[in-house]
Amino acid sequence: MLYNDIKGILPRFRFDGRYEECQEILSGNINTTYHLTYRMPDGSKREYLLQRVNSYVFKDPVSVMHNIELVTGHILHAYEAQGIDSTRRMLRVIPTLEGEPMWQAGPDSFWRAYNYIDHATAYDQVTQPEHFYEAGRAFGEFQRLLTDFPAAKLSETIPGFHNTQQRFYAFVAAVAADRAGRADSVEEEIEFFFDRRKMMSALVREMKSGRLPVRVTHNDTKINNVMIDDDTNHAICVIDLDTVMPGTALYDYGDAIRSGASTAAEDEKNLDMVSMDIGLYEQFTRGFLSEVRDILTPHEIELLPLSVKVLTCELAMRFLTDYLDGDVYFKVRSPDHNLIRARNQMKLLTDMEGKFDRMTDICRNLAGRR
Ligand code: GN1
Ligand code: MG
Repeated sequence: MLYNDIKGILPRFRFDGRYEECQEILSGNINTTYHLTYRMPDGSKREYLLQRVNSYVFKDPVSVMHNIELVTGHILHAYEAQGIDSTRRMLRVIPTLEGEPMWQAGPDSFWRAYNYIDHATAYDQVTQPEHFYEAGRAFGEFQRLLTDFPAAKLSETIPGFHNTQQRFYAFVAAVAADRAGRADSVEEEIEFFFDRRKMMSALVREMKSGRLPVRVTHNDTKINNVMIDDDTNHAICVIDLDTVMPGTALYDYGDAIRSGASTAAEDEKNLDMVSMDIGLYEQFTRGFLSEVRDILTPHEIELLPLSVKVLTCELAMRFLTDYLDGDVYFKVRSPDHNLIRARNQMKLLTDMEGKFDRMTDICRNLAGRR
């Protein structure tokens, strides 16, 4: 029973009203998330999100919450300064009775709560192209609002999260260790990443050489991490701030295209259905550049199409690494779930490679346009 999992946790938070019901939200691959409904004495509803933070993935949940409080505070302040009603525009942390941003129920049991943004949807796949334009605008705005936030104040919640050089070494180590005895069955898949080693580490090289500015970035810009208002179809809020930390704008752009411009779900088995929709690529890029055109350097803009390939390759390799490790990182719903995801992302990358020149043309065109 769901309620039994959380009944000891609920009284620890400053929720208003009486508990009424709870539903698990199944779309995340890392944390466990519940949608809570409470009822006020006057009959009105209060809705919240309750999450158990995955402490295998986030080794220091206290720093995660510290980052989130800093970043949400900064963005709320920016909206208020512009006279924008911020009520549904940002996550707000609901404190514990002690006024803390998180409740620790046991050695590996960390819980936090947020306001729930109602009348808005986090889509797992793009259903209307305008939504993806909106997502581009929202992630671009997120970036823009954080340009004056000092990146050094943030902890690196997952060290080397998008460091594809390190990720490649971790992948090679997983092949060598072969903990789940699966390496022999995925020889071709393994080869795929050796063939792309140089391409995938391009952004890391650019970062190391100082040619790319360090910015505060979201780092997990999946399409379902932006809420779209059900009435206006505008993007209103960027969510899932666990990986907000210093990075490059290219991580956010590349990962968003990887996730939202695909013609299929991330775990679609039928690879014939998986490709990159160039129209969606254009939509997102238009939205994103409308917010950050004047902030990004010409070099960052030039590298946008490459970032799409890098981020797709990175995730494909992370899925295969986890498959080789025996599924310890991502939640899986079948023993081959990570392999299915890896093959899906490899197919997506192969398709992107064929469309690279068109992506470059579209991007240059949009960047030059006012
Ligand atoms: C994880 O849990 P979710 O869906 O927000 C992962 C992302 C991946 C994504 C792939 C902290 O995000 O990096 O891109 O799965 N988050 C972490 O679906 O590893
Ligand atoms: Mg996430």
